[in-house]
Formats: sequence, C-alpha cells, structure tokens
Amino acid sequence: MLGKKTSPDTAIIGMGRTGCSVARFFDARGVTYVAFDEKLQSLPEDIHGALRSGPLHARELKKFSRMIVSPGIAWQHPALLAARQSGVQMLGDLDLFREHYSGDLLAVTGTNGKSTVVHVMGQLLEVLPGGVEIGGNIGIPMLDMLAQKTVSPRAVLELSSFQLERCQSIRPRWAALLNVQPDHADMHADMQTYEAAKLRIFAAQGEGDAAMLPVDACWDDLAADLQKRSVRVCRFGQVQDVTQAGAGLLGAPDQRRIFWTATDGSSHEVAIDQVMVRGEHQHMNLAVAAQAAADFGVSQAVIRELLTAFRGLDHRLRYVGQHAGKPWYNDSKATNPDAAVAALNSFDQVIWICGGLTKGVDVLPMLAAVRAHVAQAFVIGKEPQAFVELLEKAGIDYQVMPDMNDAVAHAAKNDLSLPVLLSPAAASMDQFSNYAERGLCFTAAVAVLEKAA
Ligand code: UMA
Ligand code: ADP
Repeated sequence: MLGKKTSPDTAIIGMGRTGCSVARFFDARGVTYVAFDEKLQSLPEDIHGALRSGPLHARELKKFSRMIVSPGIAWQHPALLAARQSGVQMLGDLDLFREHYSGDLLAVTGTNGKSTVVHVMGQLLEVLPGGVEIGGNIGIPMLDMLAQKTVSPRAVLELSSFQLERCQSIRPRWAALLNVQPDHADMHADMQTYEAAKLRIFAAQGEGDAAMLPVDACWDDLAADLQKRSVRVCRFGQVQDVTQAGAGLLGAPDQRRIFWTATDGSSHEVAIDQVMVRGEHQHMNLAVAAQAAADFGVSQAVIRELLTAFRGLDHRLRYVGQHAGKPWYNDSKATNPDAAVAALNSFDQVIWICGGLTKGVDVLPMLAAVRAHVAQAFVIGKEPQAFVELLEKAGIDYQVMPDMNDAVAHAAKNDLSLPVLLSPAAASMDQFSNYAERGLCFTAAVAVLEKAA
C-alpha cells in the first residue's frame, strides 16, 4: 500500500508526537507526504516533509487521496469532515501499525486504568522469549515501536477512543475493555459515540482471539456477539466466587483477593494485604493484567511476584509521604469524575484538592462519594464553578485557591490528621501543560512543607 511517489498524495494531519512518528515512518520508506498543523511553525530537523501551518481548509485537503489523522484533532473538524465526505481516505497511525506489524497484538481500551494495565502487562510479558513492546496512548507512538532494530513478537497497545475512532480496522489477538465512563464530552458528540469508538477494538475479532469485558450485565450482549464469532470471552469484576468471572476480586473487604484463571482452567490468587497499590480500581487493573499474562503463558509465580512488587505508576493514587502530620497522595492523572470517585472510595475521609478543566463532563455524579469521603476541599483551576456547586450541594467546607501551592499550604494547616488527596476530576491544561506537570507541582509543594517544618 505504501507506494513511492514524487508528488505527495498523502497528508499527515497534526504534527505532535503521532504526526512526527508517522512522518519518520514514511521518511524511512521513501513515501512523500505533506504535513499539516494548525499551530506548529516548523518541524523537527530530522523530518523531511514540508509543513503547511495554519487553519485546515477542505479545499486543500481534498487534493490528497489519503490522510493520516492524529488522535488529538477532532474527528468532526469541519475541514476533515468535508474531505472525508468527498472521498478522501482517512486513517490513523493504528492502520499503518496493523499493516506493518506481524506479531501478536494485545490491545487495551477503556476510560480509566489503561496505562496502569498496559504497564503491568508490559512488565509481565517481558519475561517471555523475545519480550514485549508497549506503546500507543501511553505515550510511545506506535510506529516508533516498529523503528527498532529488533521488534518483539508481541506488542501491547494502549488505545484511546480517538485512536480507535479513526482506525479503519484492527484485529487484536487479545483485547480488553476496562470500563466506559463519562469523559471527553468536548470531543465526542455523546456517550454513545464515545462508547462506539471504544468498542471498535473488538469489531474485527474472530476465531483464535480473546476478549476481556467487565462482568456487568450491560456487556452481556456484546459478550454473546463475540462468542458467536468464536472469540474466547473472559469477564472480570468483583464477584462472590470464581465461577462468576475469569478474573477480578473475591471476598469481603478484609479478606479481599485478586484472582485470575490459568489456561488449564485453574484459579490463582494474591491477597490484597500483600499488594502495595491502594484502591479496588487499581486491584482490578492488576487482575486484568494478570489474566493477560496467564493467557500468554507467563508462570503463576512470576505473576504473583510482580503483582506484589508493583508500586503503581506516578500520578495514579501514589503515596507521596507523611508531611505536616498527614499522609499525602498524588492522583493527578484523575482527569475525569469516575477516576476521582475511585480514589475517594479508597479512603475513609480525606482533605481533597480538586478542579481544573471539566472537558464538558458533569461533576455532580460525584455527590455521594464527596459527601461520604471529603472532610474539607480546596478547589484549584480556572473554572472552579462546577466544583463549587458540587461542594455546596454536598455541604462540604471548601475554599477556592489561586493555585496548587496555595491549596497545598492551606491543606497542610488543617488540624485533622487526615490524608490529603490530589485527585482533580478534571484535566490540567488550564494551569499546567499536562497532568504530570500538575502532579510534580503538587509533590514539589508538599516537599516545601517538609523543608519549612
Ligand atoms: N492540532 C491541530 N488542530 C487541532 C488539534 C491539534 O493542528 O484541532 C495539532 C497540534 O497543534 C499539535 C498536534 O495536532 O501539534 C497534536 O497532536 P495530538 O493532540 O494528536 O497529540 P500527539 O502529540 O500526537 O499525542 C497523541 C495522544 N494525544 C491525544 O490523543 C490528545 C497522546 O495521548 C499519545 O500519547 C500520543 O498520541 C502517542 O500515541 C495523550 C492524551 O492526553 C497522553 N490522550 C488522551 C487521554 O489519555 O485522555 C486521549
Ligand atoms: P488511563 O491510561 O486510562 O488514563 P491510568 O492507569 O493512567 O488510566 O489511570 C488514570 C486515572 O484513573 C488514575 O487516577 C487512576 O487511579 C484511575 N483509575 C484507574 N483505574 C480505574 C478504574 N477502573 N476506574 C476508575 N478510575 C480508575
């Protein structure tokens, strides 16, 4: 499909990490293209193609026969829509990856937990001969994975709804949908469209493939459809006994265990008190990763060892330390309400730092969790109103803070020796360049407390 041409019939739209990796991929194969970006003024020096900066116009895009569109550009962007309607083929980098990768593909999607699951799967599958590559939305553009001298015989991709939405076809040998929760309402027309994008992960699966789905009844029809297509379906969730799911959590809270199923049908467990990460949501993520590893032949001993050694990823409900008489937790990656609810539910009572960009998502569904677990709140972000309404409704004492440093300083002054939890329930880009910068700003402000003490 990749022909060598002198006059480019291919456009790359969006020259962020994805667009640049597509450009390098084409450069390495002698494929010519024109790169478009609405903001960038120049390309990195090692990229050969020409850049057209400025607003995208349909009349210009219609001159190309195909486009590789970056995930961060709205699929409904008027210029893209018009070009699509006039017959221009639009693909994602995932289509190029699928065409050029011949190993076993494992893919993970869902609103929350993807990076954690992909990371743990990466650590577990690494022990197999030839190891594993991980990439995709986790931050490693997937075509970069193909640029290495030796490419592993298996790859795990974290896939966002945006990547799945613009991919024509993908057939992972093993695929997991972790959950679908409200997020990205500013980019998808509605929840149905968002969910439909995520479900594309299973669309081409058939005999010999495996799918993991939550045990909740809302996924029963999808499970039945996949089974009709001879896909091996494994459900996961919190259950009473191992006959109800292939993987998940078992037992009362004080006797909770993570379990998964080996290929011979035997069930395996790790007790929660041996696991370092906090929160049922994180334990469930470990169960999914354990199941993937078991499906691909990783030994039960290795799975158990890794699950008990895993400390969690940075900015995902990570313990920062004991400062000013309180334990501090960084969950900056909680960029939507469900992630923050999962964090709040992991504690009895907390002092909560929240706020940022809601991306059009309603925060009021957090009401019950906020009432149950928040003793006092500090709201950051340039649009505090939604959080103010939530906290007023919940009857929780709160203050709006100009920035993270103030929020941390005020939280430290609280007399209660409760944990302080940064779990914003919102994106960070109003005050930070990304969630990681927000998390680092939080941990730096907490470290200052230590010095001041
Ligand atoms: N641009 C335009 N017009 C637009 C929007 C963007 O020209 O209307 C240009 C920007 O100027 C910029 C480029 O497009 O130069 C940005 O491209 P991009 O937003 O697609 O970002 P990438 O750098 O390619 O990163 C993407 C993912 N980003 C998004 O989906 C928003 C990264 O996920 C991913 O790690 C990377 O590809 C490699 O696969 C980040 C993310 O925030 C972590 N993902 C979202 C999330 O997890 O919630 C989905
Ligand atoms: P993603 O890559 O999907 O954003 P991460 O593993 O980076 O997932 O976690 C993002 C946020 O979601 C973190 O705050 C994390 O604690 C939270 N989280 C992880 N798993 C779940 C889950 N199953 N339900 C709700 N929140 C979750």
